[in-house]
Amino acid sequence: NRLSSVIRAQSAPVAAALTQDDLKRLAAVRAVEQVQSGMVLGLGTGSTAAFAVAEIGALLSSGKLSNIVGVPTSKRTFEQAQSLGIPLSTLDDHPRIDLAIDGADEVDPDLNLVKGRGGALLREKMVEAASDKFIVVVDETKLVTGLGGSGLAMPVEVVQFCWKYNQVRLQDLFNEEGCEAKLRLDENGKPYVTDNSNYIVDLYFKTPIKDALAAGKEISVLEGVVEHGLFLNMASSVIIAGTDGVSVKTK
Ligand code: ABF
Repeated sequence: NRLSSVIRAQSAPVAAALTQDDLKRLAAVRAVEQVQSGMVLGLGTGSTAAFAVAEIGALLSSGKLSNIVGVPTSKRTFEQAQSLGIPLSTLDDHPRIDLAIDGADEVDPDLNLVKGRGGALLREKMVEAASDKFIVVVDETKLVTGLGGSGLAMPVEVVQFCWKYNQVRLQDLFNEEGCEAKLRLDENGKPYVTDNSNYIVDLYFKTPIKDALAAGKEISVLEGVVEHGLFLNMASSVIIAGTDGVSVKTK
């Protein structure tokens, strides 16, 4: 099948023919090898995590896995997992999760992450914080030398009532770092609304965040901030798929 040809291609000289989706799938499938029957699983969000959810669904249907319960990190993932027949539950019913598998937007050399460009950061952080083990699955384009260094968004989820207050405060906090704080808009130009009915203020840094731990704390204490996309010291391991193969980094 397509996946076995992809895996074979890894060791072949024509590995450059792999697409980014092939790489995402490779990382996801490698992570799912850690899933055992009877586990409670945190199901991530995003295109890479979706490959992991699809693989879990396939293993359940073929009988290679059984007695799995999934806790989805978004409505999108809930729908995908439900359509695949994966038994689902909530964090309230399963406040302790065995293993979570999810993607990321940026991964630094210490396995700290930026997450949430897909808008699901709050439930992702809750589910992954509740997990004994959290495996991150990425293709090699997600690797950065410092968080915020990709020039793409670092999201902050805020309550709707005070989004402007938070935008101004966030802008003030990181102004000297050349950061721009912008309200996220949806495809219709309206404020993007999260699964939790909040807004997102995206922070665009021009250079990597100097002290991500301090930045996370400064963001968290702002009134009306619900959560931010810095996932620090949370990943147990990161599976990285590149054109020259799959590698695993563990803390
Ligand atoms: C989730 O999906 C997020 O935290 C991150 O924003 C995004 C990554 O998406 P993709 O795998 O599609 O690049 O994991």
